[in-house]
Amino acid sequence: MSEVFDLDMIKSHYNRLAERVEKVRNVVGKPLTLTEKILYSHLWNGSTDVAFERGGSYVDFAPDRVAMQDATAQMALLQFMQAGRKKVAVPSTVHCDHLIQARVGSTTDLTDSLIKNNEVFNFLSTISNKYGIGFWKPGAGIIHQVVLENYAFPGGLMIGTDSHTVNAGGLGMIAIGVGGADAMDVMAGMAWELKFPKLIGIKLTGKLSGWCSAKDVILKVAGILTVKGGTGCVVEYFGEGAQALSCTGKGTICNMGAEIGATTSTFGYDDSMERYLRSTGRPEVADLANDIREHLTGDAEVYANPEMYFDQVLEINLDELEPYINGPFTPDLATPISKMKEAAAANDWPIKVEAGLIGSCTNSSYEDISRAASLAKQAAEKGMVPKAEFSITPGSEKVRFTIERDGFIETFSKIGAKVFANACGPCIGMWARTGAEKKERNTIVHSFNRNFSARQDGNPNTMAFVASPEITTALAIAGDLTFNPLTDSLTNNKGEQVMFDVPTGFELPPLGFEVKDAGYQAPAEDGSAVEITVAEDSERLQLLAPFADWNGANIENARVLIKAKGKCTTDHISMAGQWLRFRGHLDNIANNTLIGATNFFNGEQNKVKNQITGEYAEVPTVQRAYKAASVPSIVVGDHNYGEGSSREHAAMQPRHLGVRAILVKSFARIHETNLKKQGMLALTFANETDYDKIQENDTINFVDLVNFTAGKPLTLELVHEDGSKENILVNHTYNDQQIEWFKAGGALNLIRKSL
Ligand code: MIC
Ligand code: SF4
Repeated sequence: MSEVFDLDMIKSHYNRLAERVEKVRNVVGKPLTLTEKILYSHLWNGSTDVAFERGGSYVDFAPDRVAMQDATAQMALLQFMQAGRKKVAVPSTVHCDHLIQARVGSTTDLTDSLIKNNEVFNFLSTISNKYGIGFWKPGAGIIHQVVLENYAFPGGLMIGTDSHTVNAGGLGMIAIGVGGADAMDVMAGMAWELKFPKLIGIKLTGKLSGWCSAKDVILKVAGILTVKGGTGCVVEYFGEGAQALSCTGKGTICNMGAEIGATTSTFGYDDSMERYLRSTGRPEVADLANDIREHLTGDAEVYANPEMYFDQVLEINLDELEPYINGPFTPDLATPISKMKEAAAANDWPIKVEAGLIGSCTNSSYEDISRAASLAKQAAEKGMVPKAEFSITPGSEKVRFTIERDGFIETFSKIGAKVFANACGPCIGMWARTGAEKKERNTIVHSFNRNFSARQDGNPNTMAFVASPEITTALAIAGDLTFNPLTDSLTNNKGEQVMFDVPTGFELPPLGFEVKDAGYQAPAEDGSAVEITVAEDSERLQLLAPFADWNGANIENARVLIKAKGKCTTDHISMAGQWLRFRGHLDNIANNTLIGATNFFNGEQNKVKNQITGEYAEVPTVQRAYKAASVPSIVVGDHNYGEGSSREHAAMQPRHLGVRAILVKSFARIHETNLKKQGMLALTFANETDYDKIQENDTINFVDLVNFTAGKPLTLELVHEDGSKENILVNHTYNDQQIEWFKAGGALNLIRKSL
């Protein structure tokens, strides 16, 4: 790419940054973290006279750009179409990456997916063309890798309709995952609202060496903070250890920060970022950033005395770090590699590794691939072939082209590895894994970020472990989860005992990046004549009909659709894999609503009681029956409900099917906002143990919804089967504006009205 995207926008932001930061420092009255510099320099109103309360104030921001991927862009753009604009208000892009299935290998898989998804890709390409959105074609790469290579810039603020948008923190941005409705607001020229985050500072000392990589930093952090430890917080990394990491390594750490629930993670501008900007063809941005370096990182006083400026501080010494393997079923179950033998035995995890998969948006940089390739090369030289199936998903065409030129693909092929298309593939369950339908208990290891039940291959009995690309490669070659390449040897094809040498690689390609066709399509200058058509009988796309507004009355006689037990991620609420094909068709995708959630009352999935007939049936069927009979319903859930993805389908589907409220112990951030945006009631038990009071045959009445007010809890009356009644208090975080969304039946209805 000879031309740098949106250079003028970056320039004008940098030009006013020094002044803005100075002003904020006065308002806040103390030295600033990087996070504060970025957030305060992107206020919708330009500036503020008061400091915001971390974890308290709702603040309006003006993001610099928006990114969307194919599986979420459909819904985001179906909503945007109704906002009445000719063009997007800020630079925006669409990336086709989630809908490509990994089966035999990149070329065939890509061709197959172009045929299968033709209607959707066409829709996305046309709508992008019409509204001035940059379009990255199927095969161009995974959204976050493409953003890092082309659009991310130090000090910028972006949002994206994917939870791993946070990846761009590796290049010093505040990049946040949101639902499509939030993206629509920004593309339509409106402010974007976020509760001002709390700040976690993580000081990295020492330097990575040997088998350790950036991935191990975040695997360790996930173990410490758990899947909800980062909720409502931005994580800011600093210290000599941070500066010694590559830019893409920083990206990996920020990427997987989504798995601790963090709003985002970021690093201050440094030499590694400068090198990355230059290497990816953006020397202009590097020069501009160098001129205002001190404003693109936290103040020195902050990093010298972090306890005074962050809400929580952790310190990790990279010299003492060990490779980690996290899982199964949750990304925060962290086991250092030296303890894996014990852990596997204690938990009875199948030791044989059936598949090793490297790549994804998390770990597919040139550095990652080169280090993994150094092990593949050793394997070939030392007479070993992987005992497990082994595959690579490059993150972008730029990386793929360059690693092919530099011989790494050949190295992998020599040990029988499969190269899949530059897309999400197995990471999002788009993996036609042979035999998965047998639902056998088995172990796989991958360098992705998520390992929720059934995520990769649809088999709930697959135990997926997350590790660095280096460790994943070594374990795939060994075919053994308990193999520790730091200490153990393997038997080669001559019967000799051999050990791996430590992996080696390159931070950036010594010969520079290269690509023939990066897969970008620029939008029309004036797209007003471009027409968008959606076939009436399409099973993949459906224009959106407005949701009904609130009738102003208390919701009464509501039934419990399901009381979900334990983990209920967005994958449980709206499964991906084969269901991805319906992401643009609300009514069709609604047929997967909550089918992965476990019913508290019978311990089963997708089997709930229909209170009208008394019979048990699938969740969507029962909910459709309630809708037809105008019976309001409520979903009850546990902690961190809606953890994982940004997909707003998990909020829109229940809404479409007539569910009125989601009542849980706690929410994941993006999901809570998505529910509010779509006009749902997102409520939490004031008293967590009230979860236990909800019984299967209860009828629930809202007592004071008519007085729905910001900051005031609501009361619900539970009427049990035996006629006994009790009231419980439920909390909510709606502000005045968000209450208006609820009243209007969703935020989009308000926009429609204002047109
Ligand atoms: C994911 O990793 O779960 C996804 C698929 O990228 C999602 C987005 C989606 O559901 O489309 C995410 O993380 O937001
Ligand atoms: Fe794609 Fe997986 Fe990254 Fe999500 S986490 S964007 S599915 S590669």
